[in-house]
Amino acid sequence: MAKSASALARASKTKAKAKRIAAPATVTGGGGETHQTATAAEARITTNFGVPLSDDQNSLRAGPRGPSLLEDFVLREKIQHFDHERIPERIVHARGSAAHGYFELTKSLAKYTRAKVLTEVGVRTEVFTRFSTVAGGAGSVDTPRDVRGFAVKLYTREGNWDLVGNNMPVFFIQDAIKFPDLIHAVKMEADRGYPQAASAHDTFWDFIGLMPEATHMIMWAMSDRAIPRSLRMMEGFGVNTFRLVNDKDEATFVKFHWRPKLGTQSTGWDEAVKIAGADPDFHRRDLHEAIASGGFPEWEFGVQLLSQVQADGLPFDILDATKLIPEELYPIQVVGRMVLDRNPDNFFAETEQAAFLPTNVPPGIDFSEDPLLQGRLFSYQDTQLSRLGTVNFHQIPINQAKGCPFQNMQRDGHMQMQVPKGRANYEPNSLAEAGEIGGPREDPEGGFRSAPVATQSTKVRLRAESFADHYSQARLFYRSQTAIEQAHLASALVFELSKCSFDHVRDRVLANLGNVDADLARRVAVGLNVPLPPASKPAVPPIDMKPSPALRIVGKYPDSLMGRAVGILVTDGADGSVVKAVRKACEAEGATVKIVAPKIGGVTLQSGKLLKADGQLAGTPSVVFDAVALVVSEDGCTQLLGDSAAIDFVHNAFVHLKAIGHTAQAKPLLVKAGAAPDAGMVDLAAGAEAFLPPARTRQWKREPKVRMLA
Ligand code: HDE
Repeated sequence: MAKSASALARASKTKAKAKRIAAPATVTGGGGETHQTATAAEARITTNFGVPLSDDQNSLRAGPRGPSLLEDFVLREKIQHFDHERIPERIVHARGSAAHGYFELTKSLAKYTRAKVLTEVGVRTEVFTRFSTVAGGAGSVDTPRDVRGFAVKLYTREGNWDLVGNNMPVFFIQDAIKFPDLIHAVKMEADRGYPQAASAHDTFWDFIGLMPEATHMIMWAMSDRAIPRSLRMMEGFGVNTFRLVNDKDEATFVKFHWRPKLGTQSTGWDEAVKIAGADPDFHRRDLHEAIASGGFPEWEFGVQLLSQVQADGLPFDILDATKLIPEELYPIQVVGRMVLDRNPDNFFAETEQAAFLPTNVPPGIDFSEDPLLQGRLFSYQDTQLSRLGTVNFHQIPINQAKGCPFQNMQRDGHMQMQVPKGRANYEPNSLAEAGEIGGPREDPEGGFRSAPVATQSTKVRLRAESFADHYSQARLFYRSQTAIEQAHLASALVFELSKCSFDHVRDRVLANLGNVDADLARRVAVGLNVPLPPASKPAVPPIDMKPSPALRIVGKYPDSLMGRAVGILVTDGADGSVVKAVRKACEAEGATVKIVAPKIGGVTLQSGKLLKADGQLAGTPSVVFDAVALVVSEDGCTQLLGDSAAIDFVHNAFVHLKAIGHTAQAKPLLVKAGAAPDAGMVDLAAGAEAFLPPARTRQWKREPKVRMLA
């Protein structure tokens, strides 16, 4: 017998009692296993077909020590479902985090489009937004140097609109036919299966060197934008040019933009690498915790609008996804906002099963002829078949049109969830005339109509001459950066190319960089300590464009601690009033404050009170904070001097250019960690308020003292 008679008696007694008590009744079975039996208020556990289970701890056996029986449908169903729990991860953008929220239009674009989502001011449209890295697998870390996906599904009243963008406004390639090559080159190398989630390897840079059109995007990918501080602090771009189409079928080119209320903020490279170890889920946790605590991230939604004549006047092709339209030329008009205010209930059902399709556009939004976009229009629908396994993926709750009904004559297929009624599964039909269900009909007025765009008629496999300038905008980007950002960009190139083993691969990239900016190429060559080859011959000579300050990040952090994280390192005997003052001042500005202590149980303050810790020192390094405060006692500090985790805490905060507030007793620790006095080192005797200004930003002036940059 599986259970002793007394255990059975006990269990059945408990079951009877369970009807009367609210808490789940727990009983130990004969083999020592725990049974939790349902109370009247609790649901009974069942098979997938509703048969209630009496025992979810033991499989059916021929005797307590005998073999399991094939008959055990409970075991087989459970194990079989488990065996198939994983679905193929996305071929790109596999690692992602998402949230629900809403979009609200603040200014009508009725002059340009008939899409209700862009004309009905004040109406809230439900959204589901997924952020992602591109190269790494689903289980890879959150902070590699990489482009970030920024995919927004708007459940509009005229069907879903999926704005599937990135956190950079341009792309590596001009034609979709090169996408498989790009992705093969950047992902783990084919023979060895590494590196994971990293572009710093031969095959990527080999491809890049041979594809000069990628140079502009390389500037972005090597900039600090590729190591964002938080998903809440990233810009989003539609990248490809789309069209808005109005009631009169007039089309206007449009570029879509998302701008974070918290500003665009980044980590440093050394910091990003260390965060990967300290918290591989850094971005996912940050997004989840912010939303869970009511700090809802928000973005402005903006558009750049251009007529055909204006597009024709640009010195580059509006259909070329390796080009941006400088804001200084065509300003971004802010017409809406997006707020993310609800975490998914289930990661798999929602975040993993979400299928974004650039083809999902409501009437009034249309595509351009951008050859990258045109390829995307096929790819996303297609990839869902191998990922979600059925043409009916649109019926999965997260993918369903929620803003309006959806119906047509498509039928059947794997995992059909709908039960369409009637005989009419074709149209036209006249069954309604016989009193039967006729089914849905076309709507020539309100239905989706493609913009009446004239096309050329000769079939060719040719790249337009207007796509030939690969360097002018790379130059524009580099020259628009601050000196700090230029140094980071050059250093990132040095880092990545230092990981390449082929000299000819490095040389080709260096030769291409010569067309971007001679000084950049020189800096990188010096950083590698290799001779600088002559610049490669560009297809067309680059032109100098007016620098665009909009492309910078440094100098534009918001003047507030909103959304940032502050860590207070405490020891036994610390002055609780200082801890309280720092916490209060930081929280008043919208920061999240966490107490870090040598032990998770906390510390006994000078007052004798216990202060609980949010993180244990060894597991909560300063890389997970934007600024730190050291509130320690003399004895506590002496103890920390013998703990490398404490020294790393201070040292890393210092070299990652963070503000460090400290009590006088912390000075020996500062000295041992090499944290020299500067404007970002604040003695908290001056009051907690003094800590705030440096904590709002990074100590850029410190950087040349702590890091050799290219
Ligand atoms: Fe994607 N891309 N992509 N991409 N992409 C996918 O679709 C593809 C491109 C982007 O959170 C895949 O459902 C091609 C540009 C995001 O689920 C796939 C080309 C931009 C996401 C695909 C591009 C993006 C994807 C893989 C070149 C910025 C994640 C899984 C023509 C505008 C969406 C999937 C999510 C995902 C194809 C280029 C953004 C294979 C062929 C440019 C944010 O269909």
